[in-house]
Amino acid sequence: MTVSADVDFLTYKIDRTFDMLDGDGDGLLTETDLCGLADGMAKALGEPSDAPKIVELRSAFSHFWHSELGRMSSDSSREGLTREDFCAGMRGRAVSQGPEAREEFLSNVGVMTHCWMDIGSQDGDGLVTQDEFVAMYHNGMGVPEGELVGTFAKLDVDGDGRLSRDDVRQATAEYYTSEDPEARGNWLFGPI
Ligand SMILES: [Ca+2]
Ligand SMILES: [Ca+2]
Repeated sequence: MTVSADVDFLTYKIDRTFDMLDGDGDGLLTETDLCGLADGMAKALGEPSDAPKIVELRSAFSHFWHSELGRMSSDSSREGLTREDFCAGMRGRAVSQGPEAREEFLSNVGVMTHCWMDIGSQDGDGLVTQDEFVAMYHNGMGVPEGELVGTFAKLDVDGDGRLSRDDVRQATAEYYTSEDPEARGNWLFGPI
């Protein structure tokens, strides 16, 4: 999908994350796809798949499935979400259902983000350097390496060379809820 007149910008951003999350690429997003991302990240970073940080990330993905995604299916007889279910459900939680739903949604996203940052921060200080960021997004998620340096600069709002939890929390909120094409958080998964 490209940004076009008949798709709003937020839906476009949500749509592109479907492909990152649907690990087996069969067009249905399941809990298995989601939790499989933790194993992919373990492999990318050379960690055993039962390392404590990986186990925590897997359980954060599972939490997000049960608290959010698992409820978004339009057909309970089918296992998993279609792309349309995912876009409508995520958009609903981020915008249409009001501020309370949005806060709850962002808090559930935050559980994942928190574990994600812990994985990225190899020395365990909770801050992610540019090298750590590139390793996560290139090796772990397949984002082209050349795109990630500019991406990092966008997300590092205070320019101190590290992504803090606040930097990432703000970027995540913007990515999943903002219609503003200029928001820095739009760069959360690389150039948009
Ligand atoms: Ca799938
Ligand atoms: Ca920073």
